[in-house]
Amino acid sequence: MLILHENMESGNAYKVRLLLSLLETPFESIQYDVVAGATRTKNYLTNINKNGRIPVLQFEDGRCLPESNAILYYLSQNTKYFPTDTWEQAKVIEWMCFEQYSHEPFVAVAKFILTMLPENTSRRVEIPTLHEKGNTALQIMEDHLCQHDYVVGKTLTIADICLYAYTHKAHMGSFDMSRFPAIKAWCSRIEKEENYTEMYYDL
Ligand SMILES: N[C@@H](CCC(=O)N[C@@H](CS)C(=O)NCC(=O)O)C(=O)O
Repeated sequence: MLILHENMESGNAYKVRLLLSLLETPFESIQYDVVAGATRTKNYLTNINKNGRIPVLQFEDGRCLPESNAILYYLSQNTKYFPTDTWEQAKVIEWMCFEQYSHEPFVAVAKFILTMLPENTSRRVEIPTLHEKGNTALQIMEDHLCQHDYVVGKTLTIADICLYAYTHKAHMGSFDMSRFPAIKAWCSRIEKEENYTEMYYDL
């Protein structure tokens, strides 16, 4: 069986869980306390991911694949969640790069600082900048989703799954999501998908 090395608080891990659920693919979850440094042990760095991060998908033969968007790409091949048209494939990759460079570093990190670190953390000084840059990314999504039901093409792809993960929990990073009605409607659309699963679940 597939093993997902992950953490329930991680949107990057949730992207993978959501796609596995949509595909009805069983997997075993191994949870890591990332704040306590559980992904920085010698064993983890040697055997799971030399970059010391979750998520990592481990195959039955022991191969390990880190990086959430690489995992989405791998799992979505020959499924309806990755387009067959080459232009649309490139657009999916474009949005997944956007997520990693212009969205996740701000939207995810604000949530991390406000929900995972102690209230008196000095990192709270980063919040105004994270909000400014995160809101720029969310506005780009909002403008696009005003014109389109899904990020690429006419159906759900891994571009949606990738962007949905941290966007639908952006309020936990104190982003004012009432500014983004098209994003809200898009989230509702995704949540109606058959085999959709919530980010948080009972361990
Ligand atoms: N680009 C990576 C980012 C992964 C990442 O930042 N993971 C965080 C949790 S969301 C982590 O493992 N942090 C622990 C650490 O850096 O020690 C991906 O998309 O998978």
